[in-house]
Amino acid sequence: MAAMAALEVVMVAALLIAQAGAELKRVEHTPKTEGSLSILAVGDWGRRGQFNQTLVAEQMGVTGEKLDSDFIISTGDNFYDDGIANTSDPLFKESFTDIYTADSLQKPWYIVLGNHDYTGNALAQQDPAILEVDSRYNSVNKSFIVGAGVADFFLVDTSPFIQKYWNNSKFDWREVAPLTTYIDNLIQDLDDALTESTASWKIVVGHHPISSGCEHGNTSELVQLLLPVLKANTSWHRPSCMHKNLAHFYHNV
Ligand SMILES: *[C@@H]1O[C@H](CO)[C@@H](O)[C@H](O)[C@H]1NC(C)=O
Ligand SMILES: *[C@@H]1O[C@H](CO)[C@@H](O)[C@H](O)[C@H]1NC(C)=O
Ligand SMILES: *[C@@H]1O[C@H](CO)[C@@H](O)[C@H](O)[C@H]1NC(C)=O
Ligand SMILES: *[C@@H]1O[C@H](CO)[C@@H](O)[C@H](O)[C@H]1NC(C)=O
Ligand SMILES: CC(=O)N[C@H]1CO[C@H](CO)[C@@H](O)[C@@H]1O
Ligand SMILES: CC(=O)N[C@H]1CO[C@H](CO)[C@@H](O)[C@@H]1O
Repeated sequence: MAAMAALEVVMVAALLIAQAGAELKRVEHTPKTEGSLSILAVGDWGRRGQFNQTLVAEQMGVTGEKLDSDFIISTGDNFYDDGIANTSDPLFKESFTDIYTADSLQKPWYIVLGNHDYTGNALAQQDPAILEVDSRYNSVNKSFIVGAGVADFFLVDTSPFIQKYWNNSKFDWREVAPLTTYIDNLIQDLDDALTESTASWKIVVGHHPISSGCEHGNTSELVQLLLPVLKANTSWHRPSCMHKNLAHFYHNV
């Protein structure tokens, strides 16, 4: 009896920790000694070098060299059309490792998923086994923070917000469903993280834009749910035209 009671106490304690301990995972990227930071960002890469992927990769290599860039961010739709099937899917090497070969791109890549990644095996990109295939590929969690001295980068998983994806059977919602709970928790975690961050620059990155003058237009779910969290903490700068990817810049005011 005593043993069972003790077990119950442990289980209750574990439950409390699980509820209170929901916070975004944070990785630290040591900035250069003088504290400056240069980054490259890319998204909707193309595939197997096609759709000008190789040309863009070459120019990224040249620019990365000039800027002495610290790391690269990918804003998602990494693998067309349907993500990767597993960590040994040849598409991973063909569309990433074999393409981004320049010396200046041999840095950590911090990665979020786009909707195309979700119609494959959406867990494979966060599987630590992917690091054995290519050690640059840091898709640490679906949402996570990169601390880099002067700036904190908040990588946010935006696909679950978009309602037209919810009942689409191609989407891999494992570890995400139920979607409304996932979104509530994510917004709370992001709110907490933005509040706690003491970095001079807070940069929020996700696949879908909050507002855009381009073909896909504004994303109403993000206007409704994500924008208030960002506005509460920061002054926000809205890019006038983005295809799909969101990289909004917030200065800590
Ligand atoms: C990923 O993030 C979610 C939500 O923040 C969290 O529940 C989960 O434990 C994290 N996974 C890892 C491997 O850190
Ligand atoms: C991984 O995915 C590829 C591409 O779909 C497939 O050919 C291969 O058999 C899969 N490997 C494993 C171990 O499931
Ligand atoms: C998805 O399907 C469920 C159950 O069939 C329905 O209640 C819900 O309204 C649908 N959601 C959307 C966004 O279509
Ligand atoms: C998109 O958002 C911008 C900025 O909030 C707004 O000015 C514009 O009217 C919106 N466009 C549409 C089509 O709702
Ligand atoms: C040089 C090159 O490969 N250009 C291609 C860029 O992508 C467009 C659209 O896929 C192609 O039409 C071009 O040939
Ligand atoms: C630093 C800062 O202004 N933090 C605020 C972020 O927004 C939440 C509400 O959403 C406030 O509680 C914080 O004070």
